[in-house]
Amino acid sequence: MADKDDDRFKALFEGQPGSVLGEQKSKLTETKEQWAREKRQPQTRRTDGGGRLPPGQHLSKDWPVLDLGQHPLIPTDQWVMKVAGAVGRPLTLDWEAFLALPQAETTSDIHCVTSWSTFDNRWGGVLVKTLAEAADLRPEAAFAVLHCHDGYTTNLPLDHFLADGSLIVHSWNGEPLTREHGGPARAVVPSLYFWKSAKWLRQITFLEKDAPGFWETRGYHNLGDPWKQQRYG
Ligand SMILES: Nc1nc2c(c(=O)[nH]1)N[C@H]1C(S)=C(S)[C@@H](COP(=O)(O)O)O[C@H]1N2
Ligand SMILES: [Mo]
Repeated sequence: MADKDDDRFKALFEGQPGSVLGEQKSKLTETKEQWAREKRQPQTRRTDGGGRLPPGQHLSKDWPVLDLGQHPLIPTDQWVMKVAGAVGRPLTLDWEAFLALPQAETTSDIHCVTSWSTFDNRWGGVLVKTLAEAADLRPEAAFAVLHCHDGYTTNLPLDHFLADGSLIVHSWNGEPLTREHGGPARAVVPSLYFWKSAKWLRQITFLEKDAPGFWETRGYHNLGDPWKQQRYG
C-alpha cells in the first residue's frame, strides 16, 4: 500500500510534461533541487526485503518511470554510441556493432534516491568492462561522464562503472528495453542510486578528473552509494 509520502512523490513524477534542460526549469527539477537543499530523507522506514533493502528504501512492485520529461525516440537503425576521452581507441558503435560485442546477462536490484527499490531485474547488454577493453581504456582514466540524448549527464568513478554488475543494456526481463526506460540502450550501475544509470545513452567519456553531471551539480551526492544513504551532497 502506498503511503502519503509515496503519493507525493508519485504526484510529482506523473504527468510532468516536457521542458527541461534549457533556460526554463521544470517544476520537477525545482522540487528535486529543493529536496536536495533540505537534504530531505524519505519518511518511509519499511524493513521488508530480507536485508536487500538499503536504509530508507521500500520495495516497489512495478518499475516507475523517472526522468526530466523528454523521451527521445532513437530508432535502432539510427542509434550510435560513442566511447571517447581517455581511451587509446575511441569507438563509434552502431546497433549492429554494439550487438556484435560479447553479450552479458546480469540480475540486479534498483535503488532510486526517491526511495523505491525493485529486486531481480534481469538485464541483457554489454558489460562496461567489455566496452572499456574494446576502447583500450588508458590507465590514467579514473572517472566517466555519461551523455544522453535528452541532454542529461551523470558522472561516476570507474571502480563503480567498471564493476561486474555495470553494463549498457538493451533488454530487461527478456524484452527489448522500452523507450520510457531509456531504450534502445541505457547504463545500469547497480552499486549506485539509479540516477547514475543514464537512459538514452549516446556517449561515454572517460576522464582523469571528475566532472559532476546534471543532478550532481544540483545538490545530489557526487557518488550516491545507497548503502551509505548518500542521497544529497
Ligand atoms: N537520460 C536520462 N537518464 C536518466 C534520467 C534522465 O532524466 N535522463 N533520470 C535518472 C533518474 S533520476 C532515475 S531515478 C532513473 C529512472 O529510470 P527509470 O525511468 O527507468 O526508472 O533514470 C536516470 N537516468
Ligand atoms: Mo531518480
